[in-house]
Amino acid sequence: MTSTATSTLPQLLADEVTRARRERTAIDSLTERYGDALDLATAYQAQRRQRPGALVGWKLGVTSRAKQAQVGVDAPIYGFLGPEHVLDLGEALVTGTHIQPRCEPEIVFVMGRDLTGAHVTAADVLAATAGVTVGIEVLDSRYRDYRFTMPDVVADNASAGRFVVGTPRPVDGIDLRLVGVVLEKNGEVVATASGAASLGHPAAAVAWLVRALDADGEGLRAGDVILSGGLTAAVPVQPGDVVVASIDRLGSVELGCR
Ligand code: 0L1
Ligand code: MG
Repeated sequence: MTSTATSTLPQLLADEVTRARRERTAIDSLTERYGDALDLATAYQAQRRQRPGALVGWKLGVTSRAKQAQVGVDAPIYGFLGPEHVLDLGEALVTGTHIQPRCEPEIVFVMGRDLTGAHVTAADVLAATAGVTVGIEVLDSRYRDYRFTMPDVVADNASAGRFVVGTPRPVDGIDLRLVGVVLEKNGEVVATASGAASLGHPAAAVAWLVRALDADGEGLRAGDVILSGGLTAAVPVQPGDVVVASIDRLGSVELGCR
C-alpha cells in the first residue's frame, strides 16, 4: 500500500479505488474526504494511473438525460477500456466478481483509422468509423450505492465494469439518432430510448471524447472500441438474470448472469 507521506493525491485516489475494486468492497465518496483538492483534472490523473499497458478502447459516461438523472452528474465523462473489461459473446457475467453491477445499452463504434484533434466533429467520427454495433455495458461503481460526485466517478474510471458487443456493420445509411433502443430484463421491457439520447447523436458523443482526449495529447486508434454512452438508465442485475439490448438496424446482444 502507498503511504500518504510519499504519494501524490492522484496516486492515493487510484490506490483507494483499485483496492475497492480488488476487494469488492464499496467505499464512501472520495470528495467527502479530499474536498476541493479532488478536482476534475486530479480525478483524470488518478484514472490514468489505473490504465493497463494496452487499451481496447474507451467509454463515454453520463451522456444521456436518463443517466444524468439516475446518478446526479450532469456532464459527460470518459473512461478507458482494457482487456480485463471484455466479455465474449455468450460468456456469462459472474455478478459476484463485482460489487453492485448494473447493465445499460450502448451504441458501439469500432474505429477504422486513428482520429485526433481539438475540432473533431460527428461527421469526422463517422468518416473514421469501420463499423457500429449494439453493446451492453456492465457498470460497477466502487462507491457505496452509486453515490458520487463527478470527480469521484472519473477517478473510478467512469464505473467501468465489463462490456459485450455484437458484430459490427457499416454505418452507411443508418441515422444513429433515430435508431430505436429496447432494454429487456428477464423477458420484460425495462427501458426504451433512441440513439439521440446520447448527446443528440452518438457520433457527437464520440467527437466530444476525441476533443477531450486531445487536450491531453491523446486520441483514438484504428481498432479502438468506443462505448458511446448509456442510452437509458442502467438496470441492476443478480445471478439468474438475462439482459437483452436491441437496437434497430444494429441487432441484439444478450447477457446472462450467474
Ligand atoms: O457509462 C456510464 O454512463 C456510466 C458512467 C458513470 C455513472 C454510472 O455509474 O452510472
Ligand atoms: Mg455506459
